Amino acid sequence: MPNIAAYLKDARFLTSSTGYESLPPGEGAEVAFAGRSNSGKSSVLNSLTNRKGLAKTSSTPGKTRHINLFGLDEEKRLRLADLPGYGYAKVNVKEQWRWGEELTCYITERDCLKGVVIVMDMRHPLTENDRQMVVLCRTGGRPVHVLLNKSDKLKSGRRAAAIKQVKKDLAFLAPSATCSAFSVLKREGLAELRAVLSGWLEV
Ligand SMILES: Nc1nc2c(ncn2[C@@H]2O[C@H](COP(=O)(O)OP(=O)(O)OP(=O)(O)O)[C@@H](O)[C@H]2O)c(=O)[nH]1
Ligand SMILES: [Mg+2]
Repeated sequence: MPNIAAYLKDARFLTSSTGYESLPPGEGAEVAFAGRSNSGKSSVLNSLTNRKGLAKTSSTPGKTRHINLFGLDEEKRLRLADLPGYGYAKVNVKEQWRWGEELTCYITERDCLKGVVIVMDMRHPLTENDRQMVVLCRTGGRPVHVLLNKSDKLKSGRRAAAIKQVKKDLAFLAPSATCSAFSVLKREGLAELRAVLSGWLEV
């Protein structure tokens, strides 16, 4: 059986859905990437799969407006989901509200969802919306891995302090949640993230 790295290398775009109801049937196993707009979800997906343009990225927040699914195997039984970012002030309130509801449905009802990687900018971790997402996953029984991205933006002392603080906060919010540092730019933290996915997807 191929290992997780081989599966990730074969990732391909499957579908783009405007909401929870229009997603293809949830067979097999899915891992989702959630997080604030501009935290780097789509970039992390590209970095994991080593495919630059697989998920669309942008320096303008609010790029991912749909649930985008990527298949890792021929039968499309193993999938990654790039979720729309939350917390972007320029998205109108109605749209923010709608996506809040869609994300809640997705997290609580998608039966094949094996875990959620919550991507955060290491300089601004655990915003109010991030905390809500952590708690939503906890109440929905979804394992959480917090990925502290953009670690290249911090010097090592501040980086260590940020990780320590996030771990301390997570101990209260969701004691089973794990956390690691990541940098798309420096390709740091890939092995740890792959190991998390490998555990959740059982490959
Ligand atoms: N320095 C640095 N920049 C990064 C890193 N990861 C992502 N970025 C940049 O952050 C910006 C946002 O990245 P995206 O991947 O589009 O973010 P997103 O979370 O998918 O955003 P939405 O689709 O709007 O929710 C882009 O300009 C990326 O190049 C990183 O590890 N280090
Ligand atoms: Mg995106």
